[in-house]
Amino acid sequence: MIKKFLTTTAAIALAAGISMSAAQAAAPESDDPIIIVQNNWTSQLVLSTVVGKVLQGMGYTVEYAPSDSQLQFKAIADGDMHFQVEAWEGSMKGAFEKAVAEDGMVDAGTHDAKTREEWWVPKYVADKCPGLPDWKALDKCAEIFAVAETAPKGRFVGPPADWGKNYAERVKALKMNFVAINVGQAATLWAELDAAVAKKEPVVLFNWTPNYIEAKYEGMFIDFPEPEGDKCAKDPSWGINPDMVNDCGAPRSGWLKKAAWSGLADKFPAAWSVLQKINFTSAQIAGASLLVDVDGMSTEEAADKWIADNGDVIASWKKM
Ligand code: TMO
Repeated sequence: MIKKFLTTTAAIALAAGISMSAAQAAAPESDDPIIIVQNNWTSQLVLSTVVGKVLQGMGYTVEYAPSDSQLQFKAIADGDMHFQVEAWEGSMKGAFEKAVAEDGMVDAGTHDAKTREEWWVPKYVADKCPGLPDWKALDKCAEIFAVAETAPKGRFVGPPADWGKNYAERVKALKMNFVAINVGQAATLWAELDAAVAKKEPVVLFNWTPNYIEAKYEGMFIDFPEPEGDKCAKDPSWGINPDMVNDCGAPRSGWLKKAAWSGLADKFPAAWSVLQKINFTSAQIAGASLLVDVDGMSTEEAADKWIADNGDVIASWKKM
């Protein structure tokens, strides 16, 4: 007890006359590492590092583990990794909900940010393809998006395969004149976009919001048929194709959640309290990605800057 009480954080807080709640003064409750999951897009990398630094500041030992956006939830349920701060409905709903229902993973709460992950075009494309953002209008213009590999069909520049979006199946279910070609990593999406914008060439690619793109380029998401709960993903008879699932888009106003190991609350109570309070807004997420993807900072630098700029937000996470 005495040893724990004299952690640096507690000692500094006492010296500064800051009162700490009992639970926080007792952190870290264990010297075992808290393992924070990292995924492969910028805001997640920056914000998981922010949270790791905050927990380190409370005295915890923190480790980071990279994981696949679909497989991570089973690993979290099993306690091999402890939490993930950005689970997106459009790409992860199925794997997230399965891990909660079948494996005992904990839904650690929903952020205020509303999300969308969908086909997206820069604004100038709308002049070359009348009727956007309707997906049928896009499909009529498919040929302007053709590349050698896909001609005469259009190319959809799809996300890395682990983001769980089966666009080949959507294209088939909606009988579209497109071929989905997945990139290997997010940076390739932005390289394709920058190159197309520079030449004002037609391009349609996977994008999401909140993201830094909205601060850099004007554009729009393509409106596909809206899903209704799980029906589009699970019931072939639902939707405009009676024989196939996936004949719809992603939700236009999706959730963003935190995922946690069920043992976190008992083993690291103060960290669990922080995780529950974390509540990202769209501006906070877009801002995190902007620091790296536009300003060119490293993940570490961006996390430090985000922490420096969001002192009030972080203080609210630590309130018991
Ligand atoms: C999961 N993501 C935010 C990249 O669409």
